[in-house]
Amino acid sequence: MIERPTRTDALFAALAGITGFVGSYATAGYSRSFLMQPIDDFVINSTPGAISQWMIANVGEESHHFHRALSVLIAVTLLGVIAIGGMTVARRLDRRILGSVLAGLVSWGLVALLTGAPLLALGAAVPVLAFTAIGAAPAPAAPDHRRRRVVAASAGALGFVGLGFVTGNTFAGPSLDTGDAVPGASKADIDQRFQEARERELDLASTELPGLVSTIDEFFRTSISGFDPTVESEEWTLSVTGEVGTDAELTYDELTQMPVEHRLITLRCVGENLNGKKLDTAVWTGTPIRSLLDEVDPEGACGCVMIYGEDGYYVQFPVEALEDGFLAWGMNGQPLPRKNGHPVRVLVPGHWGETNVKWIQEIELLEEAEDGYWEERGWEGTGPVNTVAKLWDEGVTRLDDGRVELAGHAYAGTRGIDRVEVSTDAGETWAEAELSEPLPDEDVWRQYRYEFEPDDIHEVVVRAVDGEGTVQTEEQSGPAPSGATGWVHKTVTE
Ligand SMILES: Nc1nc2c(c(=O)[nH]1)N[C@H]1C(S)=C(S)[C@@H](COP(=O)(O)O)O[C@H]1N2
Ligand SMILES: [Mo]
Repeated sequence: MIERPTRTDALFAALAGITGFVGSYATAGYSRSFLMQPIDDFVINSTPGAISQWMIANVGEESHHFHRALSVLIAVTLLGVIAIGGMTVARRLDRRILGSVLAGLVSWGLVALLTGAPLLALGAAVPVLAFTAIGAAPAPAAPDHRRRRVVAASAGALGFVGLGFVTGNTFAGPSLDTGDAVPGASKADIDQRFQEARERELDLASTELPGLVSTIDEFFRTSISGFDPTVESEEWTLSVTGEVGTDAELTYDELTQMPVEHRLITLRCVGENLNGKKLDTAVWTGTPIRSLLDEVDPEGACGCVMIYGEDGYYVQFPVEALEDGFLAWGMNGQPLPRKNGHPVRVLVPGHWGETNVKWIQEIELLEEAEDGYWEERGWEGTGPVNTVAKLWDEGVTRLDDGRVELAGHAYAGTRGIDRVEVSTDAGETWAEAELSEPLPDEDVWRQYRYEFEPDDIHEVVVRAVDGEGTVQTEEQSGPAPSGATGWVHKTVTE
């Protein structure tokens, strides 16, 4: 006779699933060894491009809650189903220990396989085993006792969850101590680049607007996975493969002994809204990539490369663009932080953010062009950036004398910014804004500032003109597929 799982079985299975999931977090922390990571990556990667595009444009950052919630649900369900299986075996064979050990083993195997971290997977397996064992125990005859058992088990699970979160937050998870100095770099040289930026910053009344260099904390992060990889610099290598004379491999030590430079470079994500905030600048320490490509002689290839990151990301674009690129291992005077690609990333001047592969692993010279990760999902974001002048809320400041200061950043990649124009009458008339002196690098933003006396309600419009004299296009479009266009409008009242 096959007994169907009862409601109490389902409850114990849920407790096993939840505690198993939290147990994985307790040992792995929010890292790539946490059970949620492979499942979340799977959910993200199997979401059709049309849906993710729509979510990015209409829901924005909040859309991450959806795939995360779904991943938690899938993970808990998987472990819960294993617990049900264990309870069924225990009852049918009348072997309670066998059933629970089996549930523990299967969940351990699954988590170890998915995360590649067998030892940490015990964090998930042990609670699954325990709650399967409790669930498989013969139910007491008296309803009161049955209820008491359920309450005690739930309370125990709740306590475990609390403890697991604290442990996962406090003790577990990867740590990359990136507080040291940048290899091969002199601090004085980096400080000098900061100084150059500071000297050119406009003296703004606005106190919250970023300056010409963003801090590491405020620098945006865009990653295909919610879980950034942990790559130790000693373990890192970069290989150049494909249609090359000889394959080349480079270690971190070899890389950081190459001629070092400190460049101010601005990054902008193609997926951001017109007046979005995925636009930032840092002082990057690294080396030009050209010498590396000269060595391998890209003769015979299609003229394009695929670059791969440790997180499974890949992007394809012309070798020509890469030749002006930069391999960076330092950011704002620190070794590259984990979120921005530790230990090494590539920076491609003037192109959309997606070409700047983080945790770079391999450069493949292709025979034929193939789509990259985002291009497979309908984006066209490997080319040069669109011109934009931002006017964030922090850029609108009422001065003591009743006038209003409008300030922001403008960026046009390597075309540079020639001027920024401001209209306070919805685009009828235009005036030129004050601009920060250009930074002595080729792919950077500029700050602008404009003051006016408000009377009544104003529709303020800003637009930039790039270094080639082209006015930022007025035509409005959303970010997909090739970057938002239009002019930023804002209503300012007296
Ligand atoms: N390996 C890897 N590199 C990546 C990405 C990624 O998901 N994985 N995202 C790209 C995108 S879309 C952008 S806009 C930039 C963002 O860089 P940041 O996170 O340092 O701001 O990194 C690019 N490089
Ligand atoms: Mo991006």
